[in-house]
Amino acid sequence: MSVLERVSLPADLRKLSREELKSLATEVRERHIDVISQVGGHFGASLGVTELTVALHYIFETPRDRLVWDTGHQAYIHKILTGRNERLPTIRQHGGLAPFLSRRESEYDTFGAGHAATSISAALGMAVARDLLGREEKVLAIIGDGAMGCGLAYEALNNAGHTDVDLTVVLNDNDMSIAPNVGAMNKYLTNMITNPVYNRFRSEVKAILKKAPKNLGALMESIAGRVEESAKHLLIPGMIFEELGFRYVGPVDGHDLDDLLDTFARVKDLGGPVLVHVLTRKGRGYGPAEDDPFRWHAASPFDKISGAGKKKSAGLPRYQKVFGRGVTELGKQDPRIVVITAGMPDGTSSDVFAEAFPDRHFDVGIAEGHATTFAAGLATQGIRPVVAIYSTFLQRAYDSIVHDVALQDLPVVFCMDRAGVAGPDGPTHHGAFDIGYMLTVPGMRVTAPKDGAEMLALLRLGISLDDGPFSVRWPRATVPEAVPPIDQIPHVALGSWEVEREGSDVAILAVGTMVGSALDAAASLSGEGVSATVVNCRFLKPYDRDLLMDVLQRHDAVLTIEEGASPNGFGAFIAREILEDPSLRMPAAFGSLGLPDRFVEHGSREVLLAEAGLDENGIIERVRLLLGRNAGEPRLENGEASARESA
Ligand SMILES: Cc1ncc(C[n+]2csc(CCOP(=O)(O)OP(=O)(O)O)c2C)c(N)n1
Repeated sequence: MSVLERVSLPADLRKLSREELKSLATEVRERHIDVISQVGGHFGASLGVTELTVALHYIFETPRDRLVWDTGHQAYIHKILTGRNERLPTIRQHGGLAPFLSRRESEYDTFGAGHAATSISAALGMAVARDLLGREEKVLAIIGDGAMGCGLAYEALNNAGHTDVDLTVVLNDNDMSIAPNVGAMNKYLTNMITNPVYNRFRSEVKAILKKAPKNLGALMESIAGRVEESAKHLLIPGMIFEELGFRYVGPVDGHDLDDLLDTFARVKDLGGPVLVHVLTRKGRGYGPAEDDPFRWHAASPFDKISGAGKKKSAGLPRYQKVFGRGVTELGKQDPRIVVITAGMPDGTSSDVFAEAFPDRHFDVGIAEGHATTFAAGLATQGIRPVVAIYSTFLQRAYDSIVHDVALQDLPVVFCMDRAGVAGPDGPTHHGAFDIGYMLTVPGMRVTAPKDGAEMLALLRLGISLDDGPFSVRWPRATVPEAVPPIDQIPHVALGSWEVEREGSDVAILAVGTMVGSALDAAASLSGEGVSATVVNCRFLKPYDRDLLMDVLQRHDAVLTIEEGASPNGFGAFIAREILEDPSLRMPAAFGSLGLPDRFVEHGSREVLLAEAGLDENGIIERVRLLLGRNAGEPRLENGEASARESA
């Protein structure tokens, strides 16, 4: 029986000897590689924290003691060791294990995550609550060096460091974010651990300790610890964490289980705010991932032996790639254009622009608010910033969008990738809210293209405007058809809609990805005698008032469709316009389709869209409902629609 077979929960792990713990680390790492090579998922980060995860669950009494993992993409080993090994092959699939941490899934997941840098704040909250409630458990935040670059992490350190609250922050330093890490903090950490004088000193202290007689070990260790502490102050410039009020411990070799166990056993009783600096290697234990941790941050199913991907790449490119190439073309024509990303040069494909114009590309780290205000500053000087951030992460920057960009009419172009249903990454990553949050910003142009060519046309238009902000959203999907070179793409006029199909029974006002689905639905509906107009509402704001007026004149039933939260989305916006404006004719029946007023779980994009009724079948059903028809009923004559679903 393998050691892993004997470990279902951390309590089992705590019965093991040190040698068995080492075998467990090897086995659990193998298990992770086995499963993810078959089903795909976040990969390299979990390999890097294997020993760390084993050590933490061994030394601390989880779940009583609380481990707060940051972001959660590195928590697969934690999931395996906390009762979820059998279900690991279901991870990220509909109905399967959550992609990140989830309080609903396990009592060992103390805080739900997915977005970076929430762990220290949340752990501080738990530690303060513990003290208020008179309890004694330990609380630890485990945060990567990439996430440590976020403003939120500093706000939490700043808050915790001036208290004496018993809180441990474990800094998992692998010198990587998804992409190579950036920023001054990263440089600081790298300098600290590569300082040759300090390193020589540390090895010498360790060597002396090893030679000391056994019965003197504890005393020597404590003296050496103190000498080392003092030496750090002399040898390491800054000691930033100590100056922020944390006791600094480390750096510790994150793959030396003995070292980790000894360190955490000591740290457990230190009290006060402590930061343990652990050095790990992303992808540790799987050669290809160690060699190229950037590529192996997340993996599609792959051949375990060769590392080669199993999925063949589809013919048409993803929206993000079309953006990367398109913005680079535009960059050649307009030297004012710069591109900003917040730690996601690959995910947004802004790296294509970076290659062509390294001086005009800025990866600011995982700092969406800063990215936005930085763009605002650039825009004040006549630079034309294009901010490429996923819809879900841009939520972090909402105040910067409102206060720094829109309020000052600054021409910043927001490019929101992963807008709509993001698929297996689940509720933390779906771009459900950007339509709502952008529509409410005065002066913001809100747009969504139906395909890749239109995306570039909108981007080009946005960059050409110099009187305020502009936003474009696109999905995590391939473009529906090939995209011509940008010079061959027709221009679109600001605020213009486009009639894609003329009909008379119902008008479908479709946004972005939903234009194609609406056209499919309209084609099927014509087979049952329903004649549908389909309008491509590529401008949500400002919208095409003339065309809306015309559509309302000619249709008694109107349906809006968008891949975004419906409570305050495009449908709600248009309904309000119609209600408010007496010159717009109120249709007899009005419906709006969008994402429901609940968090959408994880699963494939197709399944989740179908569940929300945002596919051909869902649209057909909704149109039938709107027209008061059952499937297969004969064609309606003009005017018959009036007794249907009310607005
Ligand atoms: C607010 C936010 N922006 C961007 C991301 C995307 N993201 C996920 S993991 C990651 C890198 C995190 O780096 P680090 O904390 O060092 O962890 P590592 O993967 O290196 O272990 C990024 C940028 C995110 N999860 N949250």
